[in-house]
Amino acid sequence: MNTRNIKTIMKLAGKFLTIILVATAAALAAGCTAADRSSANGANGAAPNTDAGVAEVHPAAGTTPSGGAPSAFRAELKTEPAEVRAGQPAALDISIKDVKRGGNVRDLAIVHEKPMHLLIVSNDLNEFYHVHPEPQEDGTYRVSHTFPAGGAYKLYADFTPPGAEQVVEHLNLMVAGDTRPAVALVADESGTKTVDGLRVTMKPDKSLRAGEELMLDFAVADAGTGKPVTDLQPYLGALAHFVLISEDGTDFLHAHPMEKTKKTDTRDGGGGGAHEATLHSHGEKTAATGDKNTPQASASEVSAHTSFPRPGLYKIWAQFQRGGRVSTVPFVVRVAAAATDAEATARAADGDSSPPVSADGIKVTVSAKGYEPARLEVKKGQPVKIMFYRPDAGNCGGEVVFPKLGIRKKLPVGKTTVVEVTPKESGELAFNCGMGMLRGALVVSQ
Ligand SMILES: [Cu+2]
Repeated sequence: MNTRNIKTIMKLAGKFLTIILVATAAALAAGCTAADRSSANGANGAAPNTDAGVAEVHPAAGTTPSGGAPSAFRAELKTEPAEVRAGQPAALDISIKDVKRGGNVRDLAIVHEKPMHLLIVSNDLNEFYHVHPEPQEDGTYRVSHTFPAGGAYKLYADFTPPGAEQVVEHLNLMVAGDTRPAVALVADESGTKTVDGLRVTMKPDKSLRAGEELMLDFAVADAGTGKPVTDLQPYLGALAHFVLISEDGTDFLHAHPMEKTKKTDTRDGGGGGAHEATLHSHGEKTAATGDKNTPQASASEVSAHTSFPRPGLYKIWAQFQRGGRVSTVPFVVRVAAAATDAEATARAADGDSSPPVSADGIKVTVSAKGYEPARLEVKKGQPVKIMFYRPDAGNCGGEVVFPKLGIRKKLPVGKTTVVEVTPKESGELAFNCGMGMLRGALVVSQ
C-alpha cells in the first residue's frame, strides 16, 4: 500500500438531513413527534453543549449545498505505520485543516464529551467501531486502532470547529493483510435484537420510504426478565447514540440525543423547549452511578426522528450503556423508494416494480460466463435502462447490485429485469451479483 498520506474524500450530500433524537419514556411515546420538533427548535443556534437538555439536530453528510462555497474544513488522515496491517495496532492521526487560513484547527468544540467522534466501518458494514481521537501537541487528533482484517474501511470523522457547524468528513483506508469474506448486508426479518443481555426492539412508526420523516422507536428490555430496563446510563452524555449508514457508505448520520434528567436544573439556563425532551422517570429506582446528570430511572424507550435520503439498505447501530458496559445493537433496514417519484419507485428494492422493457436500453445477459457485456458505456447525467436477462439458473447472478447507488434487484430466470440509473459522476460505476462473484461496470463518460 502506498498511502502515506491519505487525503479525505469529501462527500457533500445534496440534501440536508436532520436527525433529531429524543429520549421519551415509554408512556410518552405516542406524543413524541410534536415534542421532538419543538426541542429541535429549542436547540437551534446553540453552541455545542452537553448541558442543554435538548435534543439536538445534527446535519449529516455535510451541509454545504452543492455548487455553494466549499467546506472551510478538511480532514487529513495519516497513519503510523504508513501501511496499516490487520491485527497490528495502528495510530490514526487526523488533522483538521482550515482551508482558508491554513494550519491545523485545534480546539475543536467538545460535543458529547469529545472533540472528535470517529466511526469506523468495514466496507461491508459488518464491523463497526466508535472511537475518540484525542488532541496531540502538534494539533492533530490521534487514536490507536487495531483492524481485525485486511480490506477497505470507511472512517467518518465527526467534529465541530470552533464557531462553525458540525462537519462529518468521510475518509477511506485500505488495511493490508488477510481479508475475510464480505458479509452480505441483508435486511432484518425481525426488529428485535439481543446483545449483551439487552433486548432491543426497533419499530418505525410507518413504513420506511426515502425522503419521508419518521420515528424510529427503540424499546430496551432486559433479555433475562423481559422487562423494560430503567437503568440505562448516559454514555458520552447521551442516553443512546445512533449511527445510520447507507449500504454504499455515502449517507451517514451520527445522532447524539441530549440527555435530560427528570429534575433538571438546566445549569446553562438555556435549553428552550427542554421540557419536551424530558425523560420521565419511572420513579422508585435510582440509578447506580453518582453522576450528577444521571436520571433517577432511565427511560426504556428512545426515539429517533429521522429521514432516509435514498432507497436501499441502511445499517443502524444503536449504542446504549448499562452497568458500565457499552453495547452496540445493529439493525439493517430496507428503505423503499419515495412513493411520489416514479423513477425512484422503479428502483424499489422490493423487486417487481420495474420500469417497462423497451428498445432503448442495453441488454445484458447473465450466465455462468458472467455479464455479457460486462462493461457498458454510458453518459454522465443521462438516464440509462439496463435490461438484465438471465436465461437459466446455472450461475449465481440471481441478484444484481449497484453498491454505490443502493440498488439491489432480483433477476428471476427467464425474465428481463430493468434497472434504470442516471450516473452522476464520470468514471466507473460497478455492479455485481449478490455474492460478488460476477462483476460488471458502467463506464461513464462526461
Ligand atoms: Cu462518539
